Order: sequence, then C-alpha cells, then structure tokens
Amino acid sequence: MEQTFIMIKPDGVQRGLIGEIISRFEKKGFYLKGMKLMNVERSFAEKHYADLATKPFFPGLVDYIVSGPVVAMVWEGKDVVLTGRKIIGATKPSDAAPGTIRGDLAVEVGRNIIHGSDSIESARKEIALWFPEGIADWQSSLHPWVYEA
Ligand code: D4T
Repeated sequence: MEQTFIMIKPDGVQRGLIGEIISRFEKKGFYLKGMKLMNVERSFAEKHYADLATKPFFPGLVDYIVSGPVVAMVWEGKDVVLTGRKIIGATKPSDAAPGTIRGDLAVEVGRNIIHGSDSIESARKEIALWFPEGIADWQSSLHPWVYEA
C-alpha cells in the first residue's frame, strides 16, 4: 500500500494540535507506520526543502522549521498521498476549505502547521530522509472494515 510523509510543524506542536491532527488521519482509516518528535538541524531542514532553495521565503521557512520540535510521521493507506493532501488543505490557509486541517486550524502560509508529501516520488524520498532507520511493520486488525480488499 501507498505511504506518505507527514510532518507537524513547530507551530502545530506548540499549539497542542498533535492529537487533533493524528486523529484526523487515524479516523479516516490510514495507518500510522512511523512517528517521532524531534528538533531538526538547519542543514536538515534545508535538505527537506531543497526544491524551494531559490524562493524568497526559503530563509524564513527554514527558521520556522528549526524553531521548535516537529512530529515526523509515515502514514499508509490507499491513495494516502493525494488524500493526505486533501485532508491537509491548500498551502495558503486562506484558500484551504473548511473541514481541512489548514482550513480549520491555520491562518498564515508561513504558519500552516503541517507538511504532506506532494507525490509518491517525494514521499519515497522524504521517508528515506526522515526515517533512515526504517518504519514499524504492523497490520491493523480493522483492515477489512475499512478496505474492500
Ligand atoms: P509543505 O511542503 O509545507 O507541505 O507545503 P506545500 O507542499 O503545501 O507548499 P509548498 O511546497 O509550495 O511550500 C512549502 C512551505 O513553504 C511555505 N511557504 C510557501 C511560505 O512560507 N510562503 C509562500 O509564499 C509559500 C508558497 C509554506 C509551505
């Protein structure tokens, strides 16, 4: 099954939104396969956001990501990359629909509380970067009650 990398950013941690965010993915029917609370080095944040290195907001983005602990997670499920992005909502919280995490819980693009991989290829790279030690191997006993096969 497909996997995606989800990160609760420092504002999501500081605002006490970890449980709320995990709950939305869990209740949907996706499976948590890896999770850790960690502070990241500047060089690591720069590597994660390497594709955005030329953007004017890049230095501020890196400052924000290293400003406190983040929660790094791997979630698994059918179409979890695309569906995870829908659960998260548009990058700019003012464009994010009500019912999405950013639509309900965030105001500013530079404080949008959560990251989710934007493609299967990005997910593969991000999981390898954030979880070099690997992820947990388990299956939910509820699987047949969420998935048809
Ligand atoms: P992430 O990667 O954090 O899930 O965000 P998105 O995939 O939704 O959006 P992105 O890669 O375009 O932006 C990455 C990150 O940069 C911040 N940002 C973005 C910002 O501070 N100012 C901006 O103008 C934009 C476009 C927010 C998310």
